Amino acid sequence: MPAALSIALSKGRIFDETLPLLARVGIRPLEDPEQSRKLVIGTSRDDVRLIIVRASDTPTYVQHGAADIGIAGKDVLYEHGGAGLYQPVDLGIATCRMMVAVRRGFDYAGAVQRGARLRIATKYVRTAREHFARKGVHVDLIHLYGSMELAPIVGLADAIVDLVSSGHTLKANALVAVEEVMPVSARLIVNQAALKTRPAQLQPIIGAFAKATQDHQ
Ligand code: PRT
Ligand code: MG
Repeated sequence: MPAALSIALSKGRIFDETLPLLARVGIRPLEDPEQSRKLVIGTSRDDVRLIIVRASDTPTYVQHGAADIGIAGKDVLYEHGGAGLYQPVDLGIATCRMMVAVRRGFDYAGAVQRGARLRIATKYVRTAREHFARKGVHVDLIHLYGSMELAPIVGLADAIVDLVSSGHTLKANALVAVEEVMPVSARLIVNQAALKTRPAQLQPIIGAFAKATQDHQ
């Protein structure tokens, strides 16, 4: 029997929204990662285990083959670059939009038109750099690890690039979204080498995820 198949995913919204898909694929975690502190969790299938990682680390674990499969947001994948990964299924879960947002009253369109140099705070430096380069907007990027919404309020940046779902966080901080960078959803990712060497083990589970996603939509 080949080694157990490992699926890397993060706690919180990715785990919560993946659970129903896993159930449809016939995989039930034996523990709740929010309760247990375990980072490796067995499942109802002897040959499948879950590895609990930080959301932004998921592609790295799969790229290096420390997990065979993973579930990661397009935001995280774009920032990682996707080397060594196969991305066969858009799972259509954990959806949101990556947006440029500014303080209410800040004239973003006017600043862009004038060719002003904008200070942009974001966790998504690579994605933001490419976005503004495409638009021909001059930017200085400020790399933050969280709470981007604070940056324009305290004068650290003119704008942020962050994820927006309900819009409540922007509103609560007197910010408005002014431009979409990209729509975001979570993808199934697979280690390319593992897929080549163990197709018999991996193809069925990829197919099951694809089917579970279709049935769901
Ligand atoms: O929390 P940690 O620092 O470990 O990592 P993380 O924040 O990247 O993880 P997590 O679990 O919060 O998000 C995992 C993935 O969920 C992301 O990589 C996205 O692909 C996806 N996702 C979907 C979101 C959102 N929607 C989302 N709204 N991730 C984060 N948010 C945050 C956003 O950054 C902002 O602070 O929620 C806030 C805005 O929400 P609204 O509803 O107020 O607009
Ligand atoms: Mg978070």
